[in-house]
Amino acid sequence: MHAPSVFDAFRATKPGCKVLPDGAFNCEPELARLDAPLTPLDAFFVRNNGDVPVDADPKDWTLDVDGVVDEPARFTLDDLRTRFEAVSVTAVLECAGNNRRAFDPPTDGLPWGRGAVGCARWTGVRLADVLRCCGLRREALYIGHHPPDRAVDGRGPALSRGLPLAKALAPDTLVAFSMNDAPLGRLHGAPLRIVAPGFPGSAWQKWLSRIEVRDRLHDGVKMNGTDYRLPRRGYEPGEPLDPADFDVIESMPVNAMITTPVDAVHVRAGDRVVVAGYAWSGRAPVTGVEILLDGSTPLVAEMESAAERWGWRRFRAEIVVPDGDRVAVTARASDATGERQPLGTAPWNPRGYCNNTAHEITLSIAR
Ligand SMILES: Nc1nc2c(c(=O)[nH]1)N[C@H]1C(S)=C(S)[C@@H](COP(=O)(O)O)O[C@H]1N2
Ligand SMILES: [Mo]
Repeated sequence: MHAPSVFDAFRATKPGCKVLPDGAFNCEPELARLDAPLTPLDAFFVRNNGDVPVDADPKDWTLDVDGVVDEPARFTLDDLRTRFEAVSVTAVLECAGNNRRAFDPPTDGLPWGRGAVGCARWTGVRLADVLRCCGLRREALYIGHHPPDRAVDGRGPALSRGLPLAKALAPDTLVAFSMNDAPLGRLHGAPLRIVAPGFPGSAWQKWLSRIEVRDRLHDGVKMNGTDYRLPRRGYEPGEPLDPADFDVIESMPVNAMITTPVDAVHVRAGDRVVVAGYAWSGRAPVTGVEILLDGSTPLVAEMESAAERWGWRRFRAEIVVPDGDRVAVTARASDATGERQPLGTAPWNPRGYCNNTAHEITLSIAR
């Protein structure tokens, strides 16, 4: 695993981010740092299941495509850039474990707060163009990503997930080489990563070096059992898990966060306070956000127009601070499937995924 000095070097590139206690380098920002249409790179969360491959010389990097294709191929970065059209997509990247910390009782997995999410403008080539150029066979059904990063114990790949073919061929699914118009950083998968808007972050393979086209679901590391899967039925804490009850997560649910003001800020009764943040959904466009004061008197927030399907949407509302010692302010988004964020606590699931409970902050009221 990495020496402490390597961890320190990673940390130095992410000022204001909190490093999670883990053998791999994982960090998330304070929510106030997410108060921007595109998340600055130094505030973008990092999720590693294992080590971070050494900085490879991009000139030597190659991407192999094999499996059920007529012509397996190896692409250099130059091949990708010269043979395929470059496209940009603004999209939210969210870890399936975002806000896992809010589950009660706690589950296995990293105890993320609400910061395991960011929105960036990703540039690369369409994965569909790359795959089609290799001649997809009729039996192609799924792709598997085979990465070079190793598990913390040094044994085996850290993570090897994939995508159903329909998502791999969707026009907004990319093999990306840049993030916010800068080259992908080392921590974010340079020189190549998958961008799979709406899917959980675990499908956005970093340091992409090999794609296997398969005639069945991928079975790589953390693709099986209950990993990145939700049960089809309710599970009680402590109940033995039957993997047959679990389906792969293929979209992140509607979610929103208040990025201003910050939790526990002091205000005065009668003050007008702007409550603002971002809402997104991996399932359907966001339709609106309502703001609740102490759980009632919903106010409809103003929404910035949704220029980008996969980006996040700014919401804003002005509240008048009531009398009292404190007031709870909740933002609750809905999307075009009719789904609304749960209030209070999200339904518990054994691995702690997809916690999209409505975000509540508390304002302290000065007299
Ligand atoms: N090769 C590789 N790709 C990976 C991972 C990993 O551990 N190894 N983690 C995944 C997970 S779980 C998430 S949430 C995203 C996080 O992307 P980021 O670190 O750029 O924010 O990367 C995904 N891609
Ligand atoms: Mo993740």
